[in-house]
Amino acid sequence: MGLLDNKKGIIFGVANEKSIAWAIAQRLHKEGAELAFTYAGEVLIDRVTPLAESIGSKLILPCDVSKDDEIDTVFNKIKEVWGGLDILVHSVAFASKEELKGMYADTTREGFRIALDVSAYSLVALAKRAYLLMEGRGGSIITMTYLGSERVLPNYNVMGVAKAALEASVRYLAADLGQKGIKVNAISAGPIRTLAAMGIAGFREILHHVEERAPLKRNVSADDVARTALYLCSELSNGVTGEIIYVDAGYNIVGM
Ligand code: NAD
Ligand code: 0WE
Repeated sequence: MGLLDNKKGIIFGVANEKSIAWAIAQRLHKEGAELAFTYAGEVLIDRVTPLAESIGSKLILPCDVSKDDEIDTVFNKIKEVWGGLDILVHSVAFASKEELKGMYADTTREGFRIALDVSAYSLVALAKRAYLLMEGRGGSIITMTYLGSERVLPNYNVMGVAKAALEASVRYLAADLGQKGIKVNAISAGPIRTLAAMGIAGFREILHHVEERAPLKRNVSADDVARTALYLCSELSNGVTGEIIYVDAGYNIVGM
């Protein structure tokens, strides 16, 4: 008996075994969920396929979330094979590397457009297709955010503004989809060494800073995040929607 027996879920955002989405997928699978995976572009197919197959997934589909036609193909396939959907995990973000350094004041129009499109609008693009498959069976949509949405963190820049839009979208989507019995929530994770964190100047210092100041005096792991994801995707969180839940060892509550 698992918390997610007979549930069907789709995971967006696995790039490799360090991805937060992969930690979430493993937790959901352990509790009985059957999962589909998408990957962003052909270069990732060889990374994602063995991971997905290792937990028995047969649906492994290409999807660049900035392309409506690719998203449509994914949801058509889910409808054809499963006839419905219970869980959607959105764990996708992108901004041009140029935008993640220097001053936010120097953000370009194109850099802003791409960051907001891939990192924030994509949740709406997925939710608007997912709810049609979730109607009549409840459902849970989760996304990943970061403290840079509400505080100024050096170099996070346009990603912070994209995460603010993402978090506001969580609330608007929760209000819309609540009447269909679908919950929409976000997890605000502390810094974790993943592909998305690689090459970020000063990431080591960020990890060190959090470890010293967070109430739990440590950093969080992708599995710490995945445990909260499991709660949000299961009936344990039945009364919870529109929330931003911090999995950050308590870092966000600390003043001095
Ligand atoms: P990751 O690099 O493993 O995951 C990011 C994913 O986004 C990758 O799988 C990548 O393929 C995907 N992606 C990028 N552009 C895409 C596109 N156009 N279409 C489809 N997919 C696309 O890194 P991660 O740390 O696991 O990041 C997952 C989420 O967690 C992101 O939303 C990130 O902002 C968030 N987050 C990360 C941290 C951290 O410190 N690592 C902290 C808080 C929140
Ligand atoms: O959301 C993120 C990172 C998302 C991200 C990462 C990259 C790196 C490679 C988005 N786009 C790109 N584009 C690339 O070309 N995090 C929460 C991790 C992160 O990123 C930072 C951080 C932290 C923490 C960037 C600057 C400062 C801190």
